[in-house]
Amino acid sequence: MKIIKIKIRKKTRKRIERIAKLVLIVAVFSSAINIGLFAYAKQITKNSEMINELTSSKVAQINAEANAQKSAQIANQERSQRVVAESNTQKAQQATKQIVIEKEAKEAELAQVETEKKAKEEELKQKDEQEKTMLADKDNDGLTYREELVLGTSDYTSDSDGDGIADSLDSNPAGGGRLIVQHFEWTYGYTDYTWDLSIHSDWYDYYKNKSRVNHGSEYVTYNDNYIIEIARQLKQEADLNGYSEANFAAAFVQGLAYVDDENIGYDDYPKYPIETIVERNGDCEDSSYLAAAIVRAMNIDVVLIELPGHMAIGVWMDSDYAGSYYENNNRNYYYLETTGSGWYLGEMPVEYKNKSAYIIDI
Ligand SMILES: [Ca+2]
Ligand SMILES: [Ca+2]
Ligand SMILES: [Ca+2]
Ligand SMILES: [Ca+2]
Repeated sequence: MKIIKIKIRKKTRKRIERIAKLVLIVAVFSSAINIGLFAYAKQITKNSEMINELTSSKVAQINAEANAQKSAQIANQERSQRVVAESNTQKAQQATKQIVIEKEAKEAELAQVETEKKAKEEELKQKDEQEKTMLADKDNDGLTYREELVLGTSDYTSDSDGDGIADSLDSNPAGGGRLIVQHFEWTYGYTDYTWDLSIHSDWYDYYKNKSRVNHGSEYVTYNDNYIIEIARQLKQEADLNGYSEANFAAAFVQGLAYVDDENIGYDDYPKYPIETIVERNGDCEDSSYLAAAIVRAMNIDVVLIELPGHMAIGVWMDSDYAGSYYENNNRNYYYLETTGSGWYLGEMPVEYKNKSAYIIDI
């Protein structure tokens, strides 16, 4: 390449230089502007970005806030729904509880009614049983439990005071009462006897209150404890002295006063032996019943001899015994008078001799 050397005049050159300078300045300036513009643009972009950023963050924030609000709202709604639901549940539970309480109360009431009914039934049953007990007569003595309560006796024994008289026939069934003391006098052979006997009034009352039957062996109460005791003592005394037991027993009875039935206002009113003892008198039947009872209680075979208008006893003796006797069941029963004094076995008042008699077995 060929260098071209151009000769430029000084003035021109100066002008060019000025222009160049101007161009340069313009260029510089322009470039500065460009730079500034660029920076500005950049700033604007940056600002725009910031704004965008700010805007989107704000939007995001607003959105977030809105979302949060919405969420809160939903949560609130849910909460209030939950509260309502809970309240409903509580109400339902309360209602169920109330129903259960009412049901239980009703059941309790019914149970109470049932219990009261049962108690009433039990009470009635007990009353019934008490009434049954009250009306019962366990010991078969003719007195109900209620009657025995009044008497003070037991419904488990027919003789509560153990005196040998049944509660229903005893004047003092629960014990007590009084003793009747009687004085007896009689003669046997050449000996005078006295004897004070005491007997419980209940026994006297018992026989006094007994219904009367026809004459007969029913009155010969040789099983009576009191008669047994009298017989025992008389037998003891007779044996001690070598007396005939039957004669000694008859002497004791003969010592009693003779009282005709008509004198005491009874016609043929038979007495039981205890009555005769306590009253210390009787007619021929009464003394015969007493004598027969005592002799029989001495384990001696004895009968009642019923004659026209009279009665005596017959005592079984060996057939070689002297005296008047009646044959009965192949045995000789010797006549023994029970009224008056001094009569012995086999001795018979003349007015009854050879009279037919009716023999009553004991
Ligand atoms: Ca009874
Ligand atoms: Ca009784
Ligand atoms: Ca009794
Ligand atoms: Ca009694």
